[in-house]
Amino acid sequence: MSSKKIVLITGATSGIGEATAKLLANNNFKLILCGRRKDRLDVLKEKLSKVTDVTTLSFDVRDKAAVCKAITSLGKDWKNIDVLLNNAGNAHGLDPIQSGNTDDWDAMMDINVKGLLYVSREILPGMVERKSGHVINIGSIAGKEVYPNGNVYSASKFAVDALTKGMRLDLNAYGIKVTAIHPGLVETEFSLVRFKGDADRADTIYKGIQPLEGNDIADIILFALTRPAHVVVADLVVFPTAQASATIVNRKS
Ligand code: NDP
Ligand code: 8X3
Repeated sequence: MSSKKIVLITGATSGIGEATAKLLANNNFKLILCGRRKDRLDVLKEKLSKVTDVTTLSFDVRDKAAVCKAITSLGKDWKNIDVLLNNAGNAHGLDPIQSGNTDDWDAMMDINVKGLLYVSREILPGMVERKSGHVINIGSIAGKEVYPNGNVYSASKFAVDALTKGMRLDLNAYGIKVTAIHPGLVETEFSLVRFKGDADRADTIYKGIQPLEGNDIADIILFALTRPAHVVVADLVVFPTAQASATIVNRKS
């Protein structure tokens, strides 16, 4: 029987999730890669299957029935998920609260909060039954501090922070580890999504600094996953060195 742990990664098709998939593949983990873009999942699976066992599930985390169907469809070799990385999420828009786009609000609350809940609800009972597991939730500095026009994105990430704390309390009796990682500025597709494909505007977010990369967060996830059984990384904020808070960033012009 394989001794590799099984990790389910949501949002594996780009950015932090994709970088983590690549790193964990090379560090003795089996991977269940999730995302909506099936073409990207297929490419990643083909590549990473050369080094580990990989399966993919394509679903939208907003769709409760699809989440349930996808996770229930896993064969017996994949059912006992050891690690859940709740990473799928995005910001949509950057507008003052009085003029925010309500579709953007729905997307952020439905994906970042309810999607995380739907996926967790499918996977946690198995961890509880087996009395083992590790949940890693990707929060954000926006879940610790609010910044101008970050209103609803921040609310969604404050919710992730609260849910992480709730999970830690409720799962404590079962020996399940719960970790939150809260990054500052990471250059991924995040800003491109936030600004609806406006690449010039997305570039301004990372201008004049060396931002974090997906790999930097993947390293921290691997660190959290490889601590001894009695150690849990509970709550971790990580910035690029040029960043001091959600709003203080030392840019070289
Ligand atoms: P990316 O845009 O590069 O990746 C987002 C991932 O989420 C993609 O794989 C995407 O896959 C998936 N996703 C988005 N919406 C859905 C959906 N409805 N259903 C299923 N999957 C979905 O951004 P990041 O890698 O930066 O973001 C990953 C996490 O990190 C997010 O939770 C984000 O909030 C958080 N974060 C990012 C920071 C940054 O500066 N980049 C800083 C702090 C936190 P697909 O489109 O294929 O479905
Ligand atoms: C992403 C970081 O500062 O753009 O969560 O909100 S920030």
